[in-house]
Amino acid sequence: MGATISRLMKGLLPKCGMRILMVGLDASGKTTILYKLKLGEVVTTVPTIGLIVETVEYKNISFTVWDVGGQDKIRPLWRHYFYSTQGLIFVVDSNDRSRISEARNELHRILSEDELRDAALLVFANKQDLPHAMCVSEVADKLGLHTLHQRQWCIQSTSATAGQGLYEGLDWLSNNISKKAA
Ligand SMILES: Nc1nc2c(ncn2[C@@H]2O[C@H](COP(=O)(O)OP(=O)(O)O)[C@@H](O)[C@H]2O)c(=O)[nH]1
Ligand SMILES: [Mg+2]
Repeated sequence: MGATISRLMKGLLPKCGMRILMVGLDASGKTTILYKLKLGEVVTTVPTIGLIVETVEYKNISFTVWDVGGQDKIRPLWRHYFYSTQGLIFVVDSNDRSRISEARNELHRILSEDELRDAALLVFANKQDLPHAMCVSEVADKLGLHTLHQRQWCIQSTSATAGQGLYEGLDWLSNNISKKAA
């Protein structure tokens, strides 16, 4: 069953394509980012109960988005989307101090996945427009980014609603992915 789903998922990938995964706790701003980027039509699918996946195909890149946190039962399903992932975007609500440690745990858990070991990590410290938002360096500390070894990472200040910082972050990601592929 698992193998069949994996094969199906691989078949859905664009030819020689690559995948960017964008995850984060719910309400961090992922859907807003996806629409703001205007890459193409956002397709929402529910491949199984409880896992809602949004995808956009842009050139030969597929952006795949879902909420992380809680729901241990659906966690094993995530793996079907890890194949061919070269970039991981982790979105954080910089204004949500009460869930920053949960965000940290989820981030480190996903980074421990074997299939993602070579993926470059871009963190969007989102909602920077809010007056009490944690600054980027505080978000970096609280997420434990400095403890990451052998991982290319970058943290970018963003305001998804204003469309600020998104393309700067993606520039970094595409530069680092292509450097690796070269
Ligand atoms: N102030 C502010 N609100 C934001 C920002 N990004 C997203 N939001 C709001 O946060 C809420 C959750 O956003 P959404 O994109 O649905 O989060 P998702 O659950 O991660 O997909 C919505 O009300 C958005 O309008 C931002 O940069 N600044
Ligand atoms: Mg969403």
